[in-house]
Formats: sequence, C-alpha cells, structure tokens
Amino acid sequence: MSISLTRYLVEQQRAKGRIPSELRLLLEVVARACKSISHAVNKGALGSELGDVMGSAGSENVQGEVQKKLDIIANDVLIEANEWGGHLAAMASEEMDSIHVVPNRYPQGEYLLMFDPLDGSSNIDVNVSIGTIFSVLKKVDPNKGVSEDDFMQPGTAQVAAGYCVYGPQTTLVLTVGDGVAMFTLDREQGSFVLTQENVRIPADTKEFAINMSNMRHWDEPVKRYIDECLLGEEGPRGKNFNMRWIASMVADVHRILTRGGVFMYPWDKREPGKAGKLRLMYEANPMSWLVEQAGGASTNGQQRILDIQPTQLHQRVSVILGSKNEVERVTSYHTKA
Ligand code: P6P
Repeated sequence: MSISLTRYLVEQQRAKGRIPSELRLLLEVVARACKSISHAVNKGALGSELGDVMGSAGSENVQGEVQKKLDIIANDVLIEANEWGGHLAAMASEEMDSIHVVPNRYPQGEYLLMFDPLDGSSNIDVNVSIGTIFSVLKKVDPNKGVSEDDFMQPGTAQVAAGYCVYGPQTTLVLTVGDGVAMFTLDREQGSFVLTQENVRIPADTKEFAINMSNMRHWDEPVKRYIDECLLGEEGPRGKNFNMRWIASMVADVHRILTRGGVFMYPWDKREPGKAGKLRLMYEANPMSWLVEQAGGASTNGQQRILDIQPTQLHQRVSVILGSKNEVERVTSYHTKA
C-alpha cells in the first residue's frame, strides 16, 4: 500500500515530533508548487496555462545570468504558493536580489524559505533534467520583524531541505534531519508517493562529476585528484573511474544519492575573487545536508560546508560532495597543499 507525502509527513510529525504542523504545511505547499513547475516543464515548447515557457525572458538575475521564462515562472509559482499560508516570514531566491517578506495582508510565521526555483535552467531548451532546490530555516527571534540578517545562519541550522528533479520521473527528495526520503510523482493521482527512505550513499565510488573543460583553471589539489582518477588501475587509485557531468546540480546530486559518486564544482582561477560558482544558501547548503543525512560528506575543500557562517544572501562556495571516503581524500589534498 503506497504512502503519500502527506501521510509520511503526518507520521513523522506524530511519531517523531520533527515536523510541527506549520512546517508540514510549508513542505506540502512547496511540494504542490513543484507539481505545478513540473507540469510547466513537461509542456516545454507546447506552453501551458503558465504561458510560453521556453527561451529567455530578456532579463538578468542578481547573478548576472540570463533568466529563462521558466526561471521566472517557477519563482512566481513558489512565491504565490507560500505567501498565504501563515507559516513563512520571508523567502529568498536565486532569482530575486533581496528577500521577499510575506505581505501584510497575510499572517507571518516563523519559517524562512530559500530556493533556487529552477536549477540547471540552461538545460531547459535541450530537454535535460532540471530541478527546484529548497532550504528551510527558522527566524532567529520570533518576536522581532524579519530581515535579511535572519537568513545569515549556517547550514547546520536548517530544519528541512530538499529538491524536486524534473526528469523522466518527477521525484521529490527531502530531509527533516531524520534521513533522506524520496517521493515519485504519480501523475494519475497527482500526488507524491514514497518510493525510497533511509537513502544511503556508498562511502566509496568509481564515478566523479566535474566540468573537465575547466581543468586548466583548477587549483593543484583538484588537478591531483582528477589526474589520479584518470590514471585508473595503473595509477595510485588502483581502479578505473567513470565520469558524469549533467551540468544540472539537481540531476548530478540525485545520481549520487542513488548510486554514489563525487560531485565537484571547485574554486578556479577564472574569477579568483569568487569562492566558487554555486550558491551557498540555496544550492550547497540544502544539497550538503541531504548528502550528510545519507551518510555522505560535503566540504569546500577546507571545511564542512554546513559549518560555513554566511555573510551574504547570494554568496558562492566551492563544492566537493558525495561518497564520504572520496570527499575526505579530496579535502585532505587541499589541507596538505
Ligand atoms: P557549468 C547550473 O547552471 C549550475 O548552477 C548547476 O546546476 C550545475 O552543476 C552548474 O551550474 C553547471 O555549470 O559551468 O558546467 O555549466
């Protein structure tokens, strides 16, 4: 007998007290928003009631990246879905320069929701998996008005995190601190059904994910690690490696949660002032918590990503995550260098 997302959350709430009703409402509303985004993504060039969804919106986001129409549609779906519920004080998104405070016409709650509404959107036009990444914090002081400062909490302060991957299946992956569960969208019923819980990442792997075209820009520890993988069984690792790079973090991380591997988007010399390409608050932190909850590890080469004290809403970070023994090896190469 299948277990719906709603039933899973109610049982987690009842049995383990990990999900107060406000957080359960938040997660159900986010899941419903992901269903709408999945529908629009699936329609592609056919367009949907959300309008023409392909191509660029002719604008740039705070990251200086060209926004796709679907980026903005997904962002609006998440904003509208979460404003009225009374569970949130504010939201932050890759697609918005500053935080979005819940308007006065709605009650405010104590939760803070951060998201990358459609990660990997350069893959939209070529029909490759993309996804929504989200992270949930609580306001520091429930009695004070919400501000951007409330979001400046390390990843260890997250109360929920997850993503929804829009691929051959639409799958919602979630943690509230009690392991990782996966829910597959049943389109006939229109509901997410529990398809895996207690997800575990193997500690070792033979598969690495990195954009090899950046090799000449990498720092020495990353070059050393990848060179050793490429030497295969004749080299110091004594085994052959495979490579995957989907250029959609959600799809690459989903593969790692499903069968192991190491994902790397390290700092490189192209923009030395930038810590990395990926964003800490709504990409690296939620993915790092999921990976750790599944027995993996996640560092920026020097320290555990979840321990990083944020200073800016859209700050970037170098990411090395996945199979624990591989992440520890890459990190040791950095700390020895
Ligand atoms: P590159 C997508 O734009 C993204 O933010 C991540 O989803 C992905 O891992 C990375 O950038 C891909 O970057 O430089 O390989 O195109």
